[in-house]
Amino acid sequence: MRPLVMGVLNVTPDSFSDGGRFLDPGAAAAHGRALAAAGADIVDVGGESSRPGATPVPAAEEIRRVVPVIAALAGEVRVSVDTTKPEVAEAALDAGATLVNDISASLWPQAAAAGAGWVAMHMRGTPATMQLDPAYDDVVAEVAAFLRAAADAAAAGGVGEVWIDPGIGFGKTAAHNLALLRHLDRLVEGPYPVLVGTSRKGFLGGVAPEPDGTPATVDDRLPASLATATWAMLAGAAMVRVHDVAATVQAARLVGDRPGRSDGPHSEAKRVAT
Ligand code: HH2
Repeated sequence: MRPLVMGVLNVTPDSFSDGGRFLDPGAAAAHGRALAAAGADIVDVGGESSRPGATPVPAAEEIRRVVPVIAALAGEVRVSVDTTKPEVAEAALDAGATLVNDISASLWPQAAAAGAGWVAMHMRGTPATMQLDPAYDDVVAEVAAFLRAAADAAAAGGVGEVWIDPGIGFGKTAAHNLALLRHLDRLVEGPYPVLVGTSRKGFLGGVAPEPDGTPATVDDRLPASLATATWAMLAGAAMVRVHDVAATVQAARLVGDRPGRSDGPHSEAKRVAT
């Protein structure tokens, strides 16, 4: 089986990439359907931006944004809710979401109560403060230990489907992000499937600048987004979270299963050829 692709659907005015485009529930549902048609395995619906310095949104407003969209999509595609608030997670699960994508790594009790899956993501601090001066002795070891403890607690608490995510860009410098990508095997070797989200993120602008040396703008980060998603999938990530679903699904098909498995990268090519 190829790695899974989670499509991003932000029902917010201020997300760093798609902010303001899908605030209308009809437009948001239409975009969710387009992501599914492009091959997204899961559509990740969020009602609060987590970009550095983002303004927090009251729970009632977040629920107002995400619930109608989740209800519209849930019968057609698997839906996750991207939230840090228990009451939003509960409302989303009631509306048909089956996975809680949790950048605060705290909402496993809500997932357990609903029989849903849970993503534990690593973040240092909060979106308001996380990029002020992130520092680690050993970022890979610290993130791995944090995620292992969070995932073990959720599994022991009754969550049957637990994912871990290093939280690229959440309280991390570009060097931290690259170290986590380079050493993804340290997360993959554990018992929990790994999700990685690099799509269009700021560090890519500096790492892969425009030909004139200026940082690539958010609209010009598809090549670096695809490269890092492909890197993560080849390193064993079981899912990537992206804005550009069709292109990433192509890459996921090319990667196929993890290298070395008998139904690995060549199996898709064989199917296409026959
Ligand atoms: N990144 C973002 C949001 N949610 N969830 C997981 N599990 N992993 C991530 O890397 C991740 C995430 C940030 O991206 P985006 O949703 O596009 O922007 P914003 O937070 O501004 O809405």
